[in-house]
Amino acid sequence: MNQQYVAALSIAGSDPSGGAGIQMDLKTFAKTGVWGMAVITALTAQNAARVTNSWPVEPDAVREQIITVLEDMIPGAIKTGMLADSEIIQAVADTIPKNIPLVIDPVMISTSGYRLLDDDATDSLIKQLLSRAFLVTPNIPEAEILSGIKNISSEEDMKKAGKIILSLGAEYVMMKGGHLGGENSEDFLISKNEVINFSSIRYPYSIHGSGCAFSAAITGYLASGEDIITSCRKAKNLISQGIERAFCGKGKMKMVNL
Ligand code: PXL
Repeated sequence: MNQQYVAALSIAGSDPSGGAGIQMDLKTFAKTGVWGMAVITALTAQNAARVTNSWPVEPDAVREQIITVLEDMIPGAIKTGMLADSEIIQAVADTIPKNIPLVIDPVMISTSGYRLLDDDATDSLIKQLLSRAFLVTPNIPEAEILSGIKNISSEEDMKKAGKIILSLGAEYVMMKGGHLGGENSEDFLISKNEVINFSSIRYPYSIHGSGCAFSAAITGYLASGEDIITSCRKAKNLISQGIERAFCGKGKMKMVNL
């Protein structure tokens, strides 16, 4: 008998250290109980502490990966991570179906400061993908770029920036407050009608891959049919556990350990 499947698709870059990118997305999908699928947009050479180089995949290769995967299996939700440049964004926008919930992690710069999206590709990200997203998950530096609000330094600023990003077309914005100071890490799920607060203990170090894992977990739960609030709550719990167990290599940068 043919079993029914529930799948999620990540369209993102490779992180050979396994801490972020497509590798982390697949591990996270497995933890949420869905079948993970992955279209690769770029190779990177990196470890938890630094990115030394990256090579975008040919846009036509991205296009063909997506078309071929979707020809056979339909995911319940799709997430995008590192998209590298505007040609790849175009390839993704042209090939993903409009009726599948789309989660955009607007990856721009790695924690260690390496550019993962061309400077001039922000506009295409907004026009081609953000405008049709179900959910966008910016951290504070990304929210500053997307909203045009410089120096987001309070929860009020976060909510203001979130509302601006919402106006770019997404149904929900998950504003991640990990970069703000304070005892707790406060995230806000913002929609037209409400703002919901998700709070967790702040760990006094930045964690490689926490953003990737969070958006992948939300995507996995959405794919399973959970509603947005339940998906975010379960994802936050899963990632908090992974952060508690985080470990590091010689570079001393910790990685989420799901
Ligand atoms: O965490 C953002 C991110 C996403 N995707 C890839 C990355 C990183 C950060 O380093 O390397 C491939």
